[in-house]
Amino acid sequence: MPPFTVTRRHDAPEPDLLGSDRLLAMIRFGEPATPAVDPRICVVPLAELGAPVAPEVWLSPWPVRAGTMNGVNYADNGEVVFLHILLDEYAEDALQPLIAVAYRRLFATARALGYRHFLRIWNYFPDINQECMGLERYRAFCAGRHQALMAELADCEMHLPAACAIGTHRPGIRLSALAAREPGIQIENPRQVSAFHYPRQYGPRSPSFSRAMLKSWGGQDCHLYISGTASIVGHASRHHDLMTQLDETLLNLEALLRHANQTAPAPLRLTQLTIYCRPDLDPAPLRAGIADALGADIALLFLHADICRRELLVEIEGLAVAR
Ligand code: 3EB
Repeated sequence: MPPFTVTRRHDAPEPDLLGSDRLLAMIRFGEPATPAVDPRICVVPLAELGAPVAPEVWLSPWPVRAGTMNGVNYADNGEVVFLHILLDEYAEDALQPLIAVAYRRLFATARALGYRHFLRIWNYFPDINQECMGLERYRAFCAGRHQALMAELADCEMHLPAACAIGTHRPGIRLSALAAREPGIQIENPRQVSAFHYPRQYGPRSPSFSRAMLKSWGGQDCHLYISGTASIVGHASRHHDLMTQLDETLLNLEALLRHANQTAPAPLRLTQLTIYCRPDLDPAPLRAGIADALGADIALLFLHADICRRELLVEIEGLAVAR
């Protein structure tokens, strides 16, 4: 049985969800009026394109324990832990060491709770494309993450979690993560050079993430956590306009899914996608393009965000499920 299900279409009122010991995570988008106090509530400070939707809710079949350790919020149920941390960025030229420390706090907390295997990490921080001391902040972030992962992981390149790194317009570094007791299987995309093998032109330390992480939950149940995917073929960005980048991104998603299906115990079906989009626009054409390519019964969430390469306008992450 999967240790949690993800839904964006829940009927239960939020106080009922928060009162339930089956709530593993509630992810709120935009800028909530009141700061979160429950460690299961995680805020992603990105505005939605189009009409706002409900928060994303992760429900556990078993009771959840939640708390805070090392400044890291956690919620776990014996199989998985959801973690998140918010760091004040007190100096904008200190991103690399701050990221390294934040990662090590995430690792230490998960390890103390018995979860050694990171499946997925979400990275949100401001001014992602801004240069600071001659280095783009995304590249400084990559250096800090690389440093922490090298220190933590044996055989690092074979156990890299899926990830996304997204630019916000709000102060603070926000990292969230999912870790498990048992490892997943790293999946790469046959249309793309693995990010951890990108050439030096993309920064002094290559981005340490896998294209997707496949995690079996016993029997035919499994999850595929799909990293942020963009209009990149090989290692090069492709196309200048949004809709053409979207089409290339969808080809990448299809190739990744096809490739993962060679390893999955049962056919994987996309259940939700998050679309990070640079221009603040009506998402209707994007919605139609995605439905054409992938089918109409996928929950879509459109967020206004910056992407880690200046020329990229859109990036899509998601979850696929087999059972
Ligand atoms: C790319 O494929 C586009 O640095 O964690 C996508 C997903 C991207 C994750 C990361 C970056 C990251 O290189 C950007």
